Amino acid sequence: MKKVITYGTFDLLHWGHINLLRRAKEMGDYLIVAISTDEFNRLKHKEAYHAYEQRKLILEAIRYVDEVIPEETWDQKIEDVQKYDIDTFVMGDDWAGEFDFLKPYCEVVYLGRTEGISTSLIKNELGGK
Ligand code: C2G
Repeated sequence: MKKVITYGTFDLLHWGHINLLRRAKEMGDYLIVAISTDEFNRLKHKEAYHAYEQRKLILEAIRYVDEVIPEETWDQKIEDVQKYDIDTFVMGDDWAGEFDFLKPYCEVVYLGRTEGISTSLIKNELGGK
C-alpha cells in the first residue's frame, strides 16, 4: 500500500485545498493529513478561524483523506515519514524546495497551487461585509 502525507492548516476549507488533497490521494492508496494545531499555527504566525478540532472534523469528512494527525512542530516530518511508513510527501509548490531534506526518506512532490483562491483572500473579501 502506497502511503502519502501532506501538512497544512486547512482553514476555511476551499477548492484549492480540495485540488491538493485529490491530487495527493491520486499519488497513492492512503493519504494522511497532518493538520496544524492552534499552537503550531501561532508559530506559523497564522490564526485560523476554525479551531483544530473543527478543522480536523472537516478534513476527516473528505473522501480523499484516510487519516488526520496533528502537526505540532516544524521538525516532526522525518519522524512522521518513518513512523507512518510514508512513500510520498506532497505539498503545494509555494513550499517548493523547503522540504527537500525529506528526499533521503521518501519521494518529495510539490504540486502547483490552485490560482485565485486562498484562505486569506476569503478573509479579506468578507472582512468588509
Ligand atoms: N494550497 C493550494 N492552493 C491554494 C491554497 C493552498 O494548493 N490556493 C495548498 C498549500 O500549498 C498547502 C495546502 O494547500 O500544500 C494547505 O494550505 P495551508 O493550509 O495554507 O497550509 P500552510 O499554512 O502552508 O501549512 O508544515 C507545512 C505547513 O503546515 C503548511
